Amino acid sequence: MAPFVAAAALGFLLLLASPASAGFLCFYDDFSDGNASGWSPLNASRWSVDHGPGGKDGPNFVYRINTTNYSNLSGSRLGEYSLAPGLYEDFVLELEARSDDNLASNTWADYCVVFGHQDARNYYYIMFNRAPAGTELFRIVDGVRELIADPPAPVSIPDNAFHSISIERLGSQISVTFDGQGILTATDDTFGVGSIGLGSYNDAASFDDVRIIVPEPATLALLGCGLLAVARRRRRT
Ligand SMILES: [Ca+2]
Ligand SMILES: [Ca+2]
Ligand SMILES: [Ca+2]
Repeated sequence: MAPFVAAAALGFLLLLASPASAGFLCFYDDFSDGNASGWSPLNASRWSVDHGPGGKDGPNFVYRINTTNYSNLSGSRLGEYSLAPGLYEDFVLELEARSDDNLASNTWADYCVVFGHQDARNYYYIMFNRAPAGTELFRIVDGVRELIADPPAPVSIPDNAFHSISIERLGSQISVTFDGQGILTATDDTFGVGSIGLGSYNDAASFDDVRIIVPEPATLALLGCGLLAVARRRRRT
């Protein structure tokens, strides 16, 4: 669900107590309301909110790419992603991600996280891949992929379980963790304020417990989060 929207409408904002994630919780969705309202998928037919492939998640709802049968887009852009509501500059993004591909037969199974998204031809993405060589941070500039950074130590999707990802951006500093371990840091300021999303290059994957935290009230006031950004977009259209 998107309790943020309701909370913001009532003027509530959560100040998180955790020092590791200090800031304002701008957006949270655990999909427990059984929908992905507010999200903007490239191809809605490839996305489901349900109990996982074959119902493997029991009562829990996840948001997932329900097919592996699609290709990346030209320029090594992601074949599929869905953007969360809101626009974000500095942020901490936390989520759970799981490959739903057969990792034995698809040795390049992946899931990806998008940020700084300006449009379909300009954005950052980090790919987590079954193949260690595929886990990398990229930017798409004018529709063409450029490598920003490789993890110093190999990172591979280990299994078909959910794993915790965090991505922090503060100014031009980008840092990424996988299961709580720092795996990559980079400096890049190609894209500033933009959208955040979940996706994959060409595979099936599930996502859950997405939270976006912004570090400073100043950012909040300038950009708004969630509802405010959506309102800004609506005024422009
Ligand atoms: Ca859930
Ligand atoms: Ca595939
Ligand atoms: Ca792949």
